Amino acid sequence: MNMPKIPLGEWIDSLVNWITITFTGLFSFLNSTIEGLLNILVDVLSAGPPVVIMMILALLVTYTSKWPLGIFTIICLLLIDNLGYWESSIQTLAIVILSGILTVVVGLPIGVWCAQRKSVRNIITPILDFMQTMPAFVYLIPAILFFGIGVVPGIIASFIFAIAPTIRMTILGIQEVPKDLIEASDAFGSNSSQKLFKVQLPLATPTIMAGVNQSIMLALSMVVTASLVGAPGLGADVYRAVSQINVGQGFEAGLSIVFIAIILDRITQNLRKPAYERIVSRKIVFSILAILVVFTALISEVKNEEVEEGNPSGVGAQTEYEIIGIEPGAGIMTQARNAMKDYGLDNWQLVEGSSAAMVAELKKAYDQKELIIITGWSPHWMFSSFDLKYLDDPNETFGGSEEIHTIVRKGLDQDAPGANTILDQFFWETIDMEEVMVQIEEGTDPAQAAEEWIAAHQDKVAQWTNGAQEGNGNPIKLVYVAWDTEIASTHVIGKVLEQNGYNVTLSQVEVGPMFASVANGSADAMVAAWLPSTHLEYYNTYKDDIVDFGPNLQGTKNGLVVPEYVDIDSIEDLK
Ligand code: PBE
Repeated sequence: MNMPKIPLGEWIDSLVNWITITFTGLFSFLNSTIEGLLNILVDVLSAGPPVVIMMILALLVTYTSKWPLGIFTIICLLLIDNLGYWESSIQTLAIVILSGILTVVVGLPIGVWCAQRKSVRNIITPILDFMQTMPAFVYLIPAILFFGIGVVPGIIASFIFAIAPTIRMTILGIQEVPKDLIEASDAFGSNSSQKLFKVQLPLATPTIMAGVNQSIMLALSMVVTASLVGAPGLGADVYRAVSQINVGQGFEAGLSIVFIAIILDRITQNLRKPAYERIVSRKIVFSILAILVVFTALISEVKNEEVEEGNPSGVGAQTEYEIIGIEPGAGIMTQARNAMKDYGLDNWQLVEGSSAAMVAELKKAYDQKELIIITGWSPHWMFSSFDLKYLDDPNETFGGSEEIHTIVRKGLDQDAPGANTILDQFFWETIDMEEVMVQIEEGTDPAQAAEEWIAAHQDKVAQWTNGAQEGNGNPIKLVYVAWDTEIASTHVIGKVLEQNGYNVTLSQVEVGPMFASVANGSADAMVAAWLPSTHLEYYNTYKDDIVDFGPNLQGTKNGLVVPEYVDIDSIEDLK
C-alpha cells in the first residue's frame, strides 16, 4: 500500500517545542522548586555523621518492623558505607523520597476524585494505562527539553512512571468501603467531606498505603534510567559501571540499591501498623521525626547561608559550578575529571549524562545567552551551528591533537579478507566527516547521509576498496557509540562494506562494551578509538586481543567548550 507516513513524530516534536517555549517560566519555577526541595532533603540526610542517620533509619525500621530487621538495616547501611556508596545512597534515598512524596501529594487527590466521579475515572484510567506502558525512557526526552539535564528531569520521569499505583489503589480502597457504612454515615447526616475524611479515607488507608509502597518501589526502579539524563546517586554508579564494563562496581552499587529497597519497603509497608505501636504511639514517633527533620533542615539552611561565598556574578556561580558532561564511560569524561584535579576545581561538579542530553542543554543555554560549560570535541557540527570556543588547557590534560583508529577483531583477515582490506584502507579528512555530520544534524537519516556522501566521493571510496575481495553476503558486525562523529563514520564505512557485498549490521553500545566486543570477537570492527590519550585505558586493557589498523582520521581535539559570549579563556579562569 502506498500511503504517506502519518507525521506523528513531527507533530509531537512541534507540540513539545511549543510547550517548551510557552511554559518556560513554569518549568524553571518547577525546576528550582524541585531542586530546592531535593537539596533540603539531601542536607537533612547528610547533616551529622553517617552513623547518626544509620541509627535513625535502623530505629525507624525496628519500630515499624521489629528488631531483627532493625539489626539487618544497620548491617546493610554499614556495608554500604564500607563499600564507599554512602553519598550515592543518600542522593538516591532523597530522590526516591521526594518522588514518593510527590506521587502521594498529586496521586491521592486524583484518586479520591476518580473514586467519586465515574466520568473522571473513565478519563484517568486509560491515561494511567498509557503512562505505565509507555517505556519510561521516552519520558526522559521531553523532560530534558523542559528541565535541562540534572536530577529534575529524572525525578519528573520517575514521578510519571510511579504515580499510577497510588491513584489506582486509592480508587480501589475507597470503592471497597462497605456500602452499609456509607449508608450509615449518610443516615447520620454527615456531609461529603466528613464522609471522606472520617469514613472512606481511614478505611481505605491500608489499600492506599499498598499503592504508595508500590509507587516508591517503582520510583526506585527508575534510578538507573534517570541517571542517563544526569541524576546522581547509585543509578549513576550502575550506569558508569555498565559503560566501563566494571562488573565489581556494578554489583556493589546494585547491591546498595537492593538494600535501600528493602529498607524503604519495610518502612512503608508497616508504617500504618508499626510493630511496637503499643510501646510508643505512632503520634510520638512521627512527631519526633518531623521535629528532627525540620530542625536539621533549618540548621543546614543557616549553615548554607554562611558558606555562600565567592563572586555571585562569576562563571562558577552562574553555572552552579557545573560542567555538563556526556556518557560517564567516555574518555573525555576521564580527562575532564583529571582536569578538575589538575586545575584545582574542587568545588566544581562534572554532570554525567549523554552526548544528546549535553547538546540539548547547550542549545537551551545558547538560545537564552546563559553561561554554560560543556565537555566538547571536534570534529562536531556544534561548532558550525553555534559560536563556541575551547578553553585553553595549558597543562594539556585533554591531550592535545589526536587520531581516531580503526580496530578489528583477531582473525578477521581470515574470515572476511575483503572487509579486512577495506577497513584497513579506510581513511578520510575532518571536512569529509563534517559533511556527513551536518547532513545528519539537519535531519537526514544517517544511512542516507552516508549513501549521499559515498555517491559524491567515489574517488575516495575507490581507494578504500582498492583490491578488496567481494563479500558474497558474509556478515559483518560494526559497533559504535552514539557520538555524532562515530554515527557518521560507522554509517559510511558500513555502507561501503555493504556495497562490496557484505551483510552489515551496526550496533550501538556503550564505550566499554564497544572495545570488549571487538576484543572477544562478538563484533568484527569499530572505527571509533580515539588515541593516543582519550581511550588509552580501554586500549591498554584490550590491546592483546585486538588488531589496530591505525588512524582513519587525524587532527581531533577534546576540551572544555563554552559559547563565545562567555568571557573567560582558560580552564585556569574557572578557579
Ligand atoms: N568523544 C570525544 C569520545 C572520544 C572523544 C565523546 C567522541 C570520548 O570522549 O570517549
